[in-house]
Amino acid sequence: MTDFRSRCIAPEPLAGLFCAIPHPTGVEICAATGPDFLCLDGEHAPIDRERAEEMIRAAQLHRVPVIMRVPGHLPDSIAGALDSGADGVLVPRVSTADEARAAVAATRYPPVGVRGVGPGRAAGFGYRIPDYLATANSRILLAIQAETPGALENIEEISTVEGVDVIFIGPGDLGVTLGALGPEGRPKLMAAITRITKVSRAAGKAVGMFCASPDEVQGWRELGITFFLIGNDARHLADAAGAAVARAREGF
Ligand code: 3PY
Ligand code: MG
Repeated sequence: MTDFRSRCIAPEPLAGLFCAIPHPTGVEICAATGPDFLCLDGEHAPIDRERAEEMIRAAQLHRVPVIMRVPGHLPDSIAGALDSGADGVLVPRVSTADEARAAVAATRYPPVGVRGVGPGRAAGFGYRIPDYLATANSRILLAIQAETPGALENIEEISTVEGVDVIFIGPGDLGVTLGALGPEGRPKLMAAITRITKVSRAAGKAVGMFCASPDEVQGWRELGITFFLIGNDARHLADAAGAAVARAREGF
């Protein structure tokens, strides 16, 4: 097991960032700031297979663990990210235990799963296939997202699926799909997040949360959440750039 997967499962509190700017320079800049991990956003950003490999390499230059949010739970979504050398995957919109089991199967080599063996970057382009095979199943992190009414309803079953390491809550999709938006929707959203967290922790899973702002982290820590993704690179760039221009104009 890598330090990273062990730290996630332990669970240790970890602060990561999404990388949505589809270029290795953005990843390298984020990696150099010392996050616990990075997550390339292959669900919402235009990151193709070749670019993902370059971005993974940029994170690894700074020895920062890097996972990729893939488009879905099937092997064709997951295989490329892992073959490119990602340390794990984050699988969005998992609503049933069957979908969670499919994500496990796509992430692990036989006999646990159905991941295909090949000469990708992760396996030294074919030069280190046996070495990679020997450790991949125990080193690769699988985080799945709970962010739909189905996930909320099925969380007891989903959280007992073996091979799922982290249950990551997407408050944006959860709020939209539950119709729990704005201040009026807050109690319903909080009840859903509390239920997902308590059931998952009781089943021994680590729980993660997307936070638009780092100020949200402490409250979620008190609920038992440990695996955090704090905004994304594009948003942090926009915040810092906007604040710098506004500050400059104070001197006009
Ligand atoms: C959501 O809030 O829906 C997310 O997926 C956050 O990453
Ligand atoms: Mg989402």
